[in-house]
Amino acid sequence: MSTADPELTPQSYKTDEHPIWCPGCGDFGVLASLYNVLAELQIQPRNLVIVSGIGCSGRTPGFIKSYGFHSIHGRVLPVALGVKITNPELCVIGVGGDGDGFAIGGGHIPHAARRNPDFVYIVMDNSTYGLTKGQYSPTSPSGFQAGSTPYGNIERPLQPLALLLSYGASFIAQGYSGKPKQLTELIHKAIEHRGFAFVNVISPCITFYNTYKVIPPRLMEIPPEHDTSNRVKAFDLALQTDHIPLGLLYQTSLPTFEEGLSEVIRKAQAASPPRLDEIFAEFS
Ligand SMILES: Cc1ncc(C[n+]2csc(CCOP(=O)(O)OP(=O)(O)O)c2C)c(N)n1
Ligand code: SF4
Ligand SMILES: [Mg+2]
Repeated sequence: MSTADPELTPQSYKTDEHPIWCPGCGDFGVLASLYNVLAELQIQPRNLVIVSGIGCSGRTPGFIKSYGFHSIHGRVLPVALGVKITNPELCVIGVGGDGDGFAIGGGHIPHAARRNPDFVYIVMDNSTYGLTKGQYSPTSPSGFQAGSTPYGNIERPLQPLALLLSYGASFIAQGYSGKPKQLTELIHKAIEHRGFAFVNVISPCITFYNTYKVIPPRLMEIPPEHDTSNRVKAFDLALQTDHIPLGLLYQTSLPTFEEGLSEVIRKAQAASPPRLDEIFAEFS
């Protein structure tokens, strides 16, 4: 923040675009938490990039005063990585749905996790494809009945937290859109974390899969004595099926992708690359 920059409040980040989400959609809670965190950290809109995929959740960049990239389905992570390595000074936040992130975009998660770029990835997990009217998604429970699974979902849901832990992500947390205070704290920590920070948010779709009654009894606060540096203990929480753990599961410090990349660039610039005619001479 320069001395000329005005103090920002959560209101400052609102755009003229009004969210067209259904009244009661969990994504409102995620958006409110984002406004709060951005104001807490006084992140200037000119230094902020929100990257999204396609889905109801994918509309988020339109509602936050910042640079925004409403990309294509499943491609939040490569776009966010490209933005971050082009200008590592920017605060980059990727947002998308469970379908966007874990189905069509699922192949990008292991590579983002192991590369550890310094950005945040928030999945608004409603266990359905909201935008396309409620088909089953990779996090829908077995037996889930919808237009695309009229006789019940025959698949088992994947477990996002366990997935990210096994891929080696350096920050893994889970929040609930109905608990915006806690969610604000988690996203705040995620932005401050140096490296790839994954926040899964249980964010009900009131229209196509209304879980507002069934989710709250299953929520379980991660106890304060949980050692967030212990990956094995984090797996115990991540593999819970009856309960939904809320809070910070795991955090570790690892070199970031940008740090490695700038080292490679430094080495490449210092080396004298072979001339083209020398390379051709090898094959003649
Ligand atoms: C390549 C491609 N395939 C399929 C679609 C259709 N489509 C749009 S959004 C979506 C799923 C949205 O579900 P999710 O990512 O969970 O987001 P939500 O709407 O629930 O927030 C699908 C299949 C698309 N836009 N592009
Ligand atoms: S369809 Fe579902 S996810 Fe989409 S805006 Fe409505 S409640 Fe939210
Ligand atoms: Mg969804």
